[in-house]
Amino acid sequence: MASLKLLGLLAAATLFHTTHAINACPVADTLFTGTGGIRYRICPDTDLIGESTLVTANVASVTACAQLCDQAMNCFKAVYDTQTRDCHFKGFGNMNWQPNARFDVVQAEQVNIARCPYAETTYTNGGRNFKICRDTDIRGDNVQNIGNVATLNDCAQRCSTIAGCTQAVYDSTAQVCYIKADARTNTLIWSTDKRFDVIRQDIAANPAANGAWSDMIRLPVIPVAAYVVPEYPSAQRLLVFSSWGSDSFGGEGGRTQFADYNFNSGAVSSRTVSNTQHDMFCPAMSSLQDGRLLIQGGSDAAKTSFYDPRTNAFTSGPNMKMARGYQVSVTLSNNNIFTIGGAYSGPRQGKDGELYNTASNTWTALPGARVAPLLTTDAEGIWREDNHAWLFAWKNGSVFQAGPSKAMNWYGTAGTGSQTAAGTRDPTDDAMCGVFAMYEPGKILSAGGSPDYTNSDANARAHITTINTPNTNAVVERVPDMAYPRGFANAVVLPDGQVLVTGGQRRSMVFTDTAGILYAELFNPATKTWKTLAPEAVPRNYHAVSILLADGRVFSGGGGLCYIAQVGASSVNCNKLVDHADGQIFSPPYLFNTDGSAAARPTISSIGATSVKVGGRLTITMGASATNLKFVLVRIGSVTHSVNSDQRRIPLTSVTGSGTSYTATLPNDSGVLIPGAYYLFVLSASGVPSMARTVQVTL
Ligand SMILES: *[C@@H]1O[C@H](CO)[C@@H](O)[C@H](O)[C@H]1NC(C)=O
Ligand SMILES: *[C@@H]1O[C@H](CO)[C@@H](O)[C@H](O)[C@H]1NC(C)=O
Ligand SMILES: [Cu+2]
Repeated sequence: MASLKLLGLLAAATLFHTTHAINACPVADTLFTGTGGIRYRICPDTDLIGESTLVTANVASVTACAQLCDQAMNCFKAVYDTQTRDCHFKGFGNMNWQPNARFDVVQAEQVNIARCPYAETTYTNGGRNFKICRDTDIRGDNVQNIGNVATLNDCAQRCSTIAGCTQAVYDSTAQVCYIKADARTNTLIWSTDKRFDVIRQDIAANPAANGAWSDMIRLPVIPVAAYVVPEYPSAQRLLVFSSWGSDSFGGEGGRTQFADYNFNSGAVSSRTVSNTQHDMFCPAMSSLQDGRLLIQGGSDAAKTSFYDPRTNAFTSGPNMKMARGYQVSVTLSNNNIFTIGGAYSGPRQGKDGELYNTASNTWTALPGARVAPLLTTDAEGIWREDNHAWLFAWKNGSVFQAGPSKAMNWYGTAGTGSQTAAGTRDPTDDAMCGVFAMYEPGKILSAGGSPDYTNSDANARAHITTINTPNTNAVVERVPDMAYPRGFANAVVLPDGQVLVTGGQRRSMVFTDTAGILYAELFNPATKTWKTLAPEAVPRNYHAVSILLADGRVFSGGGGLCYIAQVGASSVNCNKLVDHADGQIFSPPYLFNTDGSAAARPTISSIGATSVKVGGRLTITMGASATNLKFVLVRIGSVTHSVNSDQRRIPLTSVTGSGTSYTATLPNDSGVLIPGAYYLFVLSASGVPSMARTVQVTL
């Protein structure tokens, strides 16, 4: 909030009757959504003791009272008297909230926004144009607080005369004009808040240079994990989930809250999955050749569940040999799954590897795939040290571990498993919850992370790690740092081979938005440079995800989730401002012409088959004749906790044909082209991607 410090002036000493004071609704509250999208929680049988600013008589119901409050410029709290039918608008001072059967309490929530929910007005002065969005606030640092500013217009005028003022907030109650700090170096978050009005410099967007973010997409759960459902001819659904609670977790819930978001139509639905008795919060995930996603462990730590895109149903898989949470798994060249680590849940030791055999539907312990060589050193100990390994399946059933530890390793999955050191990634620091992506075969970009899991300064360092023959040392190249240090960021490899990094914070701190990095960055492997792109609306830190969609855009969402000790308990005390049950979709610069219009995309009119063997041939027919097309497979991802071990980009280099007809010969090594569902993108000569067709790659 822009001005908490001022509230003390308004609070009267008589407000603080400490008996029976509550800070959460003791019974189930209900939600009322106002016309501008501001949400109000209605808590029955309670009262707010404190100054009333206006009393309206003969109001039919508490909902009608909430409606009046919503319509009033400066009402964000109200009390409805069920006996007299008076609706009391309350002031800005601290209130004493108490149980009282006679009254119902209405309280507005701040809601983070990416666009002004109202009609904006403009303000122009000295050649500078500003947009004014009333009833909203920008949280975050101010560089100047100017008192005795009589009107919103005066505040806009002040901002327009201050060099570097691009955003200001006006508090009409306290008559203060807040000049906001530089958004490029401070975390500024825009939200509804009826006490304030926001003044923003109108700067022409340049999506061809910076990309563009969509409006906020509200979801019924915090998207802590996500999977793009492989559907034919093209994927269009994002499946996301949290824990037993849509905005909360804690304990072994035996169920999981899901939402299904159709990124073509915008349709959203929610779903509770309880038939596998598996709380899938904080799991490992890997998708198989047939598109089934195996979700392993987490809060119900030994359990596994399959999601089958063909039936849209969940079924139980066999329990792992070892209960795990925060382990990482990969689908191997032989369509089995290797998993390792995960001391966060279950026993806090000995999380050596194990293998899921897809044909026999069984797990086997791999004691030779020792976890000890991949441990980080963490202030919280082993609980954190084997978490979120950067795993890549590779040739001949092997697995390469690129981080987050300083050391790198190869794991073998034959027999009882094996481990071979692969050299040093970074001699300086562990990089827990850094990001990693294979942007072309054997080439891994990694970046960010922090030495300790939480309460630890993030770094901005980036590396390209090159692998080829299993069990030989990897080659690590330090490349330029990101513009921002980032812990808990996410990375997505785009069809053109660039890697988009979103979110994260300067200092890793679980369950906070503190020092969140709103600006996306794009790594170009050809030039080995980073470019800063458009800022997202809210921080995406711990428990956030990003994932490539079939249209070449990127979904970025989630962050937060509130710890509640008891399964099923109310989340009413949780801080909704750091719990992000939402996402935004980023359109990378390649989707725009220089004038900001949508770039013309190549279209795939048909493909010869939806299922192709590793090393097989795929015919592709384009909608229009073109030259210098590029053909690319990107494995459809699954993501949680900054880990997307399913994604991988494979350019198709053996392509014949011209005009509209092409034949691609796929790579013949299933350790490079891991079996599974892929996006097939065709890129134009200028790098604009088609909509992807789904192609299943089989052994
Ligand atoms: C593949 O791995 C197996 C088991 O580790 C090993 O015996 C075999 O020599 C490897 N094959 C190649 C071609 O490297
Ligand atoms: C596999 O592909 C490589 C080129 O990527 C080629 O050199 C090799 O001969 C192929 N092997 C087989 C068995 O087709
Ligand atoms: Cu978690």
